[in-house]
Parts: sequence; C-alpha cells; structure tokens
Amino acid sequence: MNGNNSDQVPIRKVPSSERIQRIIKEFYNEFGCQPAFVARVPGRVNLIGEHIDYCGYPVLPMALEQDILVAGSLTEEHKVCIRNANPKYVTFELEIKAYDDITITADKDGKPFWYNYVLCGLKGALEHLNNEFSSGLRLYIDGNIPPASGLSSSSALVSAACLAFLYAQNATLNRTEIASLCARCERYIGTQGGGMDQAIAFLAEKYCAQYITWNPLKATKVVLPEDASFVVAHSLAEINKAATNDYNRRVIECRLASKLLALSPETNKDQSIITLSQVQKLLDKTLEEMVTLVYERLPKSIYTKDELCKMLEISEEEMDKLYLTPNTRHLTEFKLKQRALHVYEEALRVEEFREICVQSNMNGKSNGSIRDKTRSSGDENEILTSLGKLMSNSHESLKSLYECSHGKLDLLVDISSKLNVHSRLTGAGWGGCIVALCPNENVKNYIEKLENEYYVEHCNIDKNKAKSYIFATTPNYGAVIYNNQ
Ligand code: ADP
Ligand code: NG1
Repeated sequence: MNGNNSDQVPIRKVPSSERIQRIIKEFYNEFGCQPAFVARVPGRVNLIGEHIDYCGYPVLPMALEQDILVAGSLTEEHKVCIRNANPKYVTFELEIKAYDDITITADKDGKPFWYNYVLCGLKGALEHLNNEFSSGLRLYIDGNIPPASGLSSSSALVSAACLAFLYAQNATLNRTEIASLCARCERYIGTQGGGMDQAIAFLAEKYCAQYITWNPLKATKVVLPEDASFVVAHSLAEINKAATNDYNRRVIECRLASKLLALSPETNKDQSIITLSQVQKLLDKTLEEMVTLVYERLPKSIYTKDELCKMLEISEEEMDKLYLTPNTRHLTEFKLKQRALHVYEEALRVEEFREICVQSNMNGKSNGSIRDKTRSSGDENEILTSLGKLMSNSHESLKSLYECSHGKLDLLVDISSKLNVHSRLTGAGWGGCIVALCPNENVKNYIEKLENEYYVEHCNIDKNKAKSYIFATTPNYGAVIYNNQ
C-alpha cells in the first residue's frame, strides 16, 4: 500500500492536530514505544437511501469529521494487543495464526464485545493475505463517533483495524477493494450489512457527498447545494444492531420479497435472485413499475413461513439454508409488501435527490462554483424544499413501512418539521440520529431551538450538555494513513 496512486488509501504526514498528538503520546505511555503509523477512518451520515444498499440500490452518504483513529506498531510476536483510549472498553490480546482461528463471540446479552469489531477487521485482513503475515501488532484505538447511533462507528472500527493490519503487512490494495473487503468482514459480527458504510469510509472526498453504486462498487461525486447545511441530532436512544435480529429480519424479508416477485415459470428456480434490484433487472421494469408489481404480486400484509415454503416450492430446511440467517430461522411471519414498497420508493427518492443536486449544480449554484447572480433566493428555496420533502418522505416510509424508527426519532423529526426543517432518521434506525436539511442562514436558530425544545424540555438535559448531541456537518475526507517515514 504505497498510497501514491489515487486509487489507493492515501498516506500523509502526521498532522500536528491535538487528537493525533494525544494518541501518539498515549500509545507510548501504554506500550513504551512510538507507533509506526496512525490509521484514520471516518464515520458517515447517509443523506438519503436507507436500508436499500443490501438490496443493490444506490445510496447517498457523506463522511463526517468524527472518526476512529488506530495507532499501530509492529511486534515480532504473532500477537495482536488491542487497547482503547476509553477505559470503558476493556483491553484484549490474541495470538494470531490463521483467520479460521479467530472466533467472534457475544456477551451474555447477545451484544458483541467491542474488540470483536477489531477482530472482524483482522480476520478479513488475514483472509485477504491468505494467512501470510510477518509480524504481530500493537493497536491503540481512539474514537469520537457516537457509538450505536447510525453514524457508522462499528464500520469505522472494523475498517480501521483491517486497514492497519494490511498496511503493517505492506499489502497492496486499492480503496474499492478494501471497502468491499471490510463490508464482507464486518458480516462476521452477525449482521448482513450492505456495504454503504465501508464504501463511503474509503471513497469519501471533501466538499461532496457520494452517489454509491454496486457491482462493481463505484462512488460518483454529488455536489450539494451551496446554501444547504446538514445538521445531525442524536435522539439519545442507542441500539446495537448486532444484539437484535431487527436488521437481519429486514434483510431476509427483502430477500423473500425478491423471490416472490420473481416467481414465474422461467425464474422461480433461479436461486441466484435474492435482491430486489436483481428482480427489477430480470423483469426489465422501471422502479415505478416495480411499485405497481409489489401491489399485484405481494398483496398480503403478512406471509407465514409455511405459505412461503409452499409458494417457493421448497422445504423449511431449504428456506433456512438458502435465505435465512442464524438469528432469523425461528421467525414464522414476514412482512414482504411493506419492505419491498419502501425499497423501490426509497430508490426512486435517491435518484430524484441526486438529479436535483446535479441540476442545481449545472445551473451554477453549488459549492466551489461561481455563483450565478441571476438565480433568485426563490429558486434556492425551491431546491432545498424539494430535497427536504424527499427526506421527510423517506422518514415517513422508514417509520411506517420499514418500521425501523423510534418514538424519540419521530419526536425530533416532528419538532424539526414545526420549525420548517425537513429531516429523517439516518443509518439503521431503531434509535440513533436524525439528519436535517437546513438553509445556511437558519442553522444557528434551528440548533438553538432544537436544544431547547428537545434536549432541555423533553429530555431534561442541561443546555450546555445538549450542545454535544447536535452538530452541523459538511462532507469530509475518507480513510487515510498517517506516517512520517
Ligand atoms: P453504529 O451505527 O454506530 O455502527 P453499531 O451498533 O453497529 O452502531 O456498533 C456500535 C458498537 O461499535 C459499539 O457498541 C461498540 O462495541 C463499537 N464501537 C463503536 N465505537 C467504538 C470505539 N470508539 N471504541 C470501541 N468500540 C467502539
Ligand atoms: P449503521 O447505521 O451504521 O448501522 C447499517 C448498515 C448499512 C445500511 C444502513 C441502513 C452495517 C455495517 N451497516 O448502518 O449497510 O444498510 O444500516 O441504510 O450493517
């Protein structure tokens, strides 16, 4: 990984920022030697396109300033020593031989131990290296992405660990390859994620969001309207995705919906069709036509496992093996119509959102471009309102069709709406954060009002503390290695 090629993870001189200097100092205090490098992987906020990456549809995230830093140094012992700057995360050490030997376990409540995310990254790296590695690693981790909040703290951790190990072994890997590798290896934690988080972590660029497409993985810049600010606000409800089956349940409901939609004499035995985008391609229909097809072919609100087996002409064992995950095999009822409708309609919203940004950019009214003096503030308002409405519709769909919202997220969205600001839950949901689209000139006022009306009045939180749960953000850089050598 030499980092000189633009396809590769960049390698930069160690910056003098307070946080980097602190991790270097703490690493020394902990291990008695200097780190050889620091890997940095950012969190992300998804602007639109929720729960559709694993269905094969494009998403539109941007990287945050908040990140996971991993300082590392090589050791001759074939061992990995993992420490965290935050004392609530326990120390862990592991002898490394082969990826097969790395097992990922959960605590007694079914929640993965924090270091398991690091182990996922190491396991992926070892797999990529075919177990050929020359040294062990000391790792010291410091993160400031709010955990379990839909801002992708877990993927940043997995990706930073994988990147650190590969870099330490001098592996060559471009950014798309490592993003795909990290998406695959995070699944060892038990959730069948789609790859959005790892893709934006490695492919993000400053000043623009990315339109991410799959097979092959590709990121295309989306310049956001200059007068738009994106504000992230935490609902104060946390949820660890891997500790419940809520996420995987949605993944498999989408798989089963794909199977039923594809049911026709020529396709029903085609076991390779498991995503809603594959069915769309197979049937050669538009997204709008797919919405109509969902109403025709998936009329029921609930499908039982028995009837699905009959319709798909498979046994229960085959169904378990082909489509379900260990934590969804016991389920007996599935919602297919609601999930498929959300996916096709959300995919349409992503296309519209991107198109509006592209148009607004072409008309010379965006970041980095020369201002078009002929554009009126009325035009600007119209653009932001159109984008905002797509975000509000996305939230409504996630709440009612996908059922992945939370009362606290809905309250934040409602308060925002009363303040004339459109917003939506971001990330997996069931807690975590909203992202709001706010005209630049209203940001201060919006944040101030949300602090009072949500955090102080509703959550009984001190005004100063409230400030730490809400922030305006702009698109940031992707992963980087810092090394002075
Ligand atoms: P997210 O939406 O933030 O990715 P997840 O539920 O997938 O949420 O993962 C959150 C988990 O990731 C935390 O419970 C913790 O185990 C781990 N994690 C996140 N940030 C850190 C950190 N800075 N240090 C250690 N572990 C972390
Ligand atoms: P977060 O919010 O980071 O847990 C998860 C998935 C994404 C995507 C979103 C919903 C993982 C690692 N991430 O993100 O792939 O499906 O939910 O859009 O599973």
